[in-house]
Amino acid sequence: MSLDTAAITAASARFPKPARSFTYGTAGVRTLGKDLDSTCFRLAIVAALRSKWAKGKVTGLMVTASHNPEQDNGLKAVDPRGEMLASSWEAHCTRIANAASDDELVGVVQDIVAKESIDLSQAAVVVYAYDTRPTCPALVRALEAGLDALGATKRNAGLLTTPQLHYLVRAYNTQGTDEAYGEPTEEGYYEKMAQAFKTLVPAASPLVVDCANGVGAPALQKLQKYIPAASLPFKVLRTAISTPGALNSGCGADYVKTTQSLPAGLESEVQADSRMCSFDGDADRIVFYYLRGDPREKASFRLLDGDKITALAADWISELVKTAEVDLKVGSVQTAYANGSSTRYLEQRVPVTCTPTGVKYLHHAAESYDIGVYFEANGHGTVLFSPASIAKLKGAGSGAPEAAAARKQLLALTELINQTVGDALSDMLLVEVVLRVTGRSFAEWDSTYEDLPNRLLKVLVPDRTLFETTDAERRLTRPAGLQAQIEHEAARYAGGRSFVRPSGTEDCVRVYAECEKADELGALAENIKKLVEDAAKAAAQA
Ligand code: G16
Repeated sequence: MSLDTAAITAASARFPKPARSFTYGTAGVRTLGKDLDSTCFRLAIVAALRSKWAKGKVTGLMVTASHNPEQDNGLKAVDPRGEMLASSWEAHCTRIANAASDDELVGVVQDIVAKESIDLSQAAVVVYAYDTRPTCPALVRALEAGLDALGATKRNAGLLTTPQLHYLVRAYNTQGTDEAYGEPTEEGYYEKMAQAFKTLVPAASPLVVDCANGVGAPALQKLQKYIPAASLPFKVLRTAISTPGALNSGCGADYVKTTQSLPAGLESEVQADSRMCSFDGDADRIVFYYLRGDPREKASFRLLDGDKITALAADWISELVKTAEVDLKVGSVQTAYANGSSTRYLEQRVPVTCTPTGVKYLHHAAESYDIGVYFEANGHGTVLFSPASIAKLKGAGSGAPEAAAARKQLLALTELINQTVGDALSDMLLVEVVLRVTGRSFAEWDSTYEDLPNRLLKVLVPDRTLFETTDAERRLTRPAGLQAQIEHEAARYAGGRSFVRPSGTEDCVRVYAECEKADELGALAENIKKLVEDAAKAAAQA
């Protein structure tokens, strides 16, 4: 069977490529939604080819720009195991998105077919979903045209969170096998998690959830139908999914993490002792927080971010493994953004790996452990149980009653946790389980270790591609000389550490700084920012 090149060319003519370039970066393609029709059309072709390559297994495409502002949009591709697209295929996405003409596009498609030895007679099935952004309907139409051009079977899963789409892909592909992941429906997703949650916990006080005015809002409202309010009472806030401009604006996990404060206006909607958390726009990240002392003081805000989630989960899972009398290695994965205190805390307990930013890197590193706990400081992450560890837990002999109970809890955790990708809903339930089973409050969890004061700044530069990094993004190799200046500046502060990296999802360079004394942090961060601005100007002029 050969490619229907005429169908591809004719359909492609309806989605002309704007005069600009695209990159499949940290989390897929991401830019202004109005520029993405051609990219959606073309990445749908790649998703169909990937499905053919995988002998007809279902692949996925999510239309979202996650934590970015509402006018942005993007695409995240999902592999047959429900995980992020294999990095070896990212270059195909970038190439196809940048093909200058319809004919060049056909050439790229033919090239991918040849390079990946794709049998075109295989069927292709692609499931796709989208978030609440106003540009989604048009982008979904372009995506569908791309699937039609390859004759792929289309499964429109509708309005979903990103992790729900990842779940669906794995569930479709494992249906009827020994590895069946769950019913391949949205209801199946809620039922699986709710069942595991009920197995694991006693009741507790309400949790206030900021849904970032995004797709997590309807998902959480649906989840409530599966978990009785008596066992998990929620107060669901920031649910305005059809209010223009509301998405991620003054709320959401990214806002809370970067401003280290409550979502705008939340102080009047919560109590001094409220337990709170925030999702991001596509509900694949979560951070928790509470108020300590006078709620009117900014200093009363206490953040429990991805690092604290790692510590909580790694500690409890390590304890369970010990009690369960099974030989399993628990490890953790972080990025350079991990607070220095969290890394020190974890290193005394479990092996710690550091990878570049991007959950795709952390996910793969976590697979090298029997049980890998990974979270970026921004709250994006999950826990992976290797197939061998699940088999060990299932096959272990009877032993002491506590050992059997711990094994049962670990197995229920494998059902509760979305193992395809970080998932705000599933991570929220995981944290609830650990706190309730161990009888801890947010304040007790918070006291695990004290974060070093830290700041994250966005710096707008003429050309972020002039910034290149090495050593898991902890050091710059370009612009020349800047790294030495950063190190020299950081060394002036007790416990000072700073790094600079180009963002893979926004047009900016990010500056991270931490040091022991809160009153010195502002100077450290601002001085590094100034060094970056000066170096960027000089590099752009060179
Ligand atoms: C995406 C990635 C995350 C990454 C974040 C920020 O998150 O999936 O792994 O931490 O972007 O990346 P950068 O600093 O390169 O812009 P999301 O939630 O936006 O998909």
